Amino acid sequence: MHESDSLRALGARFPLQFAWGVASSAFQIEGAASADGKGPSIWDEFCRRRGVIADGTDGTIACDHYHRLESDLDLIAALGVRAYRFSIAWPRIQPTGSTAINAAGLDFYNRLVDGLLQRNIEPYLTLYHWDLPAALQHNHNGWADRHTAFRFAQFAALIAERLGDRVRSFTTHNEPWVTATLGHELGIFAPGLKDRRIATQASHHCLLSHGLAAQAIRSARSNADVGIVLNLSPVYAASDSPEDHVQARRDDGFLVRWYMDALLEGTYPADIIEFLGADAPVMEPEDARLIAQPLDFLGINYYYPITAVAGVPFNPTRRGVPVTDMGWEVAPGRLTDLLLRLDRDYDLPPLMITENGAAFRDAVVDGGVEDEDRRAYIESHVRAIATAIEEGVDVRGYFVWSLLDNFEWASGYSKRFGIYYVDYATQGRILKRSGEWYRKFLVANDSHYR
Ligand code: IFM
Repeated sequence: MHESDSLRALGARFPLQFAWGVASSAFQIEGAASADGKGPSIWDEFCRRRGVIADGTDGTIACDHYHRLESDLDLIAALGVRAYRFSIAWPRIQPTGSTAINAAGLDFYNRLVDGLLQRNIEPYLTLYHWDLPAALQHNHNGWADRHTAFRFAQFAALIAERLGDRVRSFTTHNEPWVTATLGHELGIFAPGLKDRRIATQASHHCLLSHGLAAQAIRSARSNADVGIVLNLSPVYAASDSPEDHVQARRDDGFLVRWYMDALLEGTYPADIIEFLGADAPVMEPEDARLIAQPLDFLGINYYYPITAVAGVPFNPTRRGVPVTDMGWEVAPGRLTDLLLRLDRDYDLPPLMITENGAAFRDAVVDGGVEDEDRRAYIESHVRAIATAIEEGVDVRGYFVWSLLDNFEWASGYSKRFGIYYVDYATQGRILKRSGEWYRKFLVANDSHYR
């Protein structure tokens, strides 16, 4: 079979209106950390702490996307994608998290949205991808305080009012588990706290803020599609030992059921509440109902399965399997399993795979990047989604993480996820082989989708 025939055969396994896209987030690519009135975020401040970022870098310049908007939009368009997922830097719009608006920040996102629409690319907007205005952390304890949930809803209303005439898809939070657990319990992400009690409270307030924001967005724009994005991994016990099984149940409880049950069933899993004991979050009686707002879509970010080993929470690898440069197991079939399990256990809204991709070590040779490992990763996961769709799961979109190599949080610039390579010294971009494969796949299927 010719390559284009096999690409067409793969594309034909997806529904006609499927949203093929590529994703990024503000802090990871924009740079311009204090340009045009932007306030500091908790990540700007966290990066200044000694030893927290592997290569000692920060997001001050990143991919300089803020200053290269037009040419980066051209790069997105050159892929032939129908959709682009990006996030808004809250402190660019509200520098201190108060109601005062920074017009220049809003203007940037106006230009971003308009630029996408001019190129026939649908904007998929995320309101919170971890860069909380630092002032909300200092003055109000950030997500540990209920107050922040209400501030977030105001911010969501503002963005819906200002951009909702052109943006239909609104994601409230990206990966609230990361905000809560990595940021407040393990302390390896901003704001760098290490307290389980605060982490569970932060998690609850993120979920509450999601519900409040969903209401606020819908009152501002009745035709908005509102959803949330979760990082979900299927969990398997490493062995038959009862201890590994207990760990597996707990990992699944914290990562999957905590969020899925709260959002879709209005309750937290009883076993996890019992395990938390005094560390369980404090809630108001109406919170559960507020959190479980109807969802127009649920975004899933999938990278790896968890192999539960007693005493090693959220273990992303095991011996003898292929892993990415993050040390995460490559297991596309597990994505199919995850989707089937969610479909079986919950009354789901339409799903979107809002992130999927891999870090591998890249080398520029003769001006190109032959990242066959990343290409194969993406293709195998696209196939895994097709299988889930054929089994009856309603998946409506797929977004490669990521458009560009970028600031990979605590790993700094040492890990590359992009389908465009970024030369940070020159800010040059090179389409990698993986990106070229994605482009060819989309071109081959263009007539099928339009
Ligand atoms: O880079 C991150 C992204 O910000 C959120 N999801 C996982 C990606 C890879 O770690």
